[in-house]
Amino acid sequence: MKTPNIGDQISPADAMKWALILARKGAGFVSPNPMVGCVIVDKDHKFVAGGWHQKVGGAHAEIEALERFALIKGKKEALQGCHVYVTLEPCAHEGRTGSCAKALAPLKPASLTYGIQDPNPMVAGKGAQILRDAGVIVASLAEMTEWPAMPGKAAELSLKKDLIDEVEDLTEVFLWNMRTSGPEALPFVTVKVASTLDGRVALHDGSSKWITSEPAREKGHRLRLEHDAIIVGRRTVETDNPSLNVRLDDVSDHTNSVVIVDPKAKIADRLLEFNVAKVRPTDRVFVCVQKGIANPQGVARAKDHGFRVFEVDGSKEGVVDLKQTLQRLREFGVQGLYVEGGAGTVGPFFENQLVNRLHVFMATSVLGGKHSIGWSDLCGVSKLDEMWKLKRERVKMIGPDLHVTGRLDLR
Ligand code: AOF
Ligand code: ZN
Repeated sequence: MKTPNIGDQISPADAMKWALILARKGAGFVSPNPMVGCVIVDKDHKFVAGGWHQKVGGAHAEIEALERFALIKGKKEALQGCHVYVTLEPCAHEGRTGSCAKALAPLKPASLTYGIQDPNPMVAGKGAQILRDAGVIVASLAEMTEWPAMPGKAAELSLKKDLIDEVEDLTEVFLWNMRTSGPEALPFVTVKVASTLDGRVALHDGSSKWITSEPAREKGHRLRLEHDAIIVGRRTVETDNPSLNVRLDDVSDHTNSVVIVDPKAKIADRLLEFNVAKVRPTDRVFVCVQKGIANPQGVARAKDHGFRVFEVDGSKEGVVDLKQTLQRLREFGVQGLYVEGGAGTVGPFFENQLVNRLHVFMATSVLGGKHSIGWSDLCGVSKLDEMWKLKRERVKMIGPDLHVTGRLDLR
């Protein structure tokens, strides 16, 4: 969709689509809050202003949009009779910031359309009710049959469904975390692989740079941004020495966490030598070791340096219990976990049914050969009807490569 200019008449669906695009600008800075976008159009449905939640603890999307609206129209009271589109139900509560529903209600917009209900128990329908009580026509995409801003204009089911899917995809990490809680709860897990058309990620000798193109790798960095942490094995840190940070021209001052799985704590005493520890504070590096076999001096040294070392049981010697690892990470506040890599990294996540979303970037080339390595070499099903099937799948070209993604929710 092209950027709307002030004064452009846009359709209700385009207003919601623009809100979705704005929302993603908050990626990397809003967790544990959701990404949210908001668009305000005037009574003739001409675009006036948009906003998004930019930073956890900062203004919500609606307030950002309202402030921009007030700058353009001279005062926020000009909102009377206008129409508001927001990806998530406006909040009802006073949290780190004030209530969006309470800020909007006295300004009497004619209508407010929201993508999905906020499952946060402090909101969950209460935000919509505050606005309704003030006389605003309020509807979620799911419940409406006509667009509130354009009575009589049917909200076609197919269009609505697409928009709802897009809002749910945008908000999926937050929704997952709101709907799961307690000691068993796990982070939302996204797996990303880059392969050839025949699913290969490396030649038999391990060479793999580069299978996919620059645009696909850039998209990979955007995906890193949407997760709190990236998990890797000790071997990857030792052999590739990756930084695992986000490198994008339009993003600065971003820090993500890294989880290094090092059952025996083999590199724990020299972690400071690696790039993962050079590009972020040590308290943003988690080190997962196995009870009973981790080298105690390494563990003590890493802790002294401020690394966040934690112990889990092993499923066998040298192989940590992945589910327990994820449970601990969730306790530490990791809500979205990003897994990228080859067969050794992603296999255990599939084997343990821990994958929520899969992204496959596929070069339109073939490696072939009995001995080249496939990303799923270390995991698999034994019956056809157990095949892992993507839901809500999307397929796009990204530069010269194919990008296939969808939900898996194996657990
Ligand atoms: C909105 N618009 O842009 C966002 C919302 O701690 P606070 O005050 O930032 O509140 C966080 C909660 O508010 C979060 O859990 C979710 O329920 C809602 N997020 N709501 O109306 C926004 N980010
Ligand atoms: Zn709010």
